[in-house]
Amino acid sequence: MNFWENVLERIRKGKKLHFTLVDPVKQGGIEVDEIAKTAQRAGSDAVMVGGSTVRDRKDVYRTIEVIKNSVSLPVILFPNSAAGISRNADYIFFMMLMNSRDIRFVVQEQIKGALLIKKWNIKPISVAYIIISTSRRLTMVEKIARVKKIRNEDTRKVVSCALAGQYFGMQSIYLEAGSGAKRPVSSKIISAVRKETELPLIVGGGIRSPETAKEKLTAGADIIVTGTIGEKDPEMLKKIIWAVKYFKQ
Ligand code: 1GP
Repeated sequence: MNFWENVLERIRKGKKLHFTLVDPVKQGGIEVDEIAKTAQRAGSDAVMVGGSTVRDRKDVYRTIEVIKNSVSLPVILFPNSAAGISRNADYIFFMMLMNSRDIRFVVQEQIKGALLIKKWNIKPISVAYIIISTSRRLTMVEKIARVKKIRNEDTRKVVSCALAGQYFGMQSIYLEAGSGAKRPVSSKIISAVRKETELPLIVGGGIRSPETAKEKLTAGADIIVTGTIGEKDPEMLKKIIWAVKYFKQ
């Protein structure tokens, strides 16, 4: 059973998972190897590598190299474009940005990267990626990806995007508030998507406490992603991971 099959099996059994996001471009804060070690020790299930401002795959390569030298967790690419694809990753979230106005993020960058993914034998996991604008201040991903705004109250729009992703045959749905978002995706949206779709549900952006993580899991998230908190506060990262690992409905 490979990593993703194992993820699916655990979700089927009602287990919840945590993925740790590392941005290869962000400077400052805790070093990547320390974040990865803390994540692995606490029980996080994978490291995702990517960020909205990645331009050079060498940065991604180096970051993954550091991670691979520090921990044994699987590495999943979380690319902003074909430039985010690096040969030393295990998996790639092969994402369609469901609410972008820019065809690059809907399908063109994916076409650009497809042959590399094949050549480097990186295993794709397709994702219906939905960016939700949770506060007035735009997140980096909203600025760059030219999103068609969906607000944190627009439950129907999100469910519609998620269902479209399911009908396209995607393997998962990702509800994203954007890295460093002031507020995470609303629990109302999460429960609505949970109710109307069957795919594994990934939720990330603005999750900075175990309480928030638990609230999102109770609403129906299967996988919690955190990025920023790991760069700033390893103790809090640990607590969030434990909250996910020992979560009981
Ligand atoms: C992953 O972009 C998020 O979905 C990460 O967000 O950096 O706010 O944890 P944070």
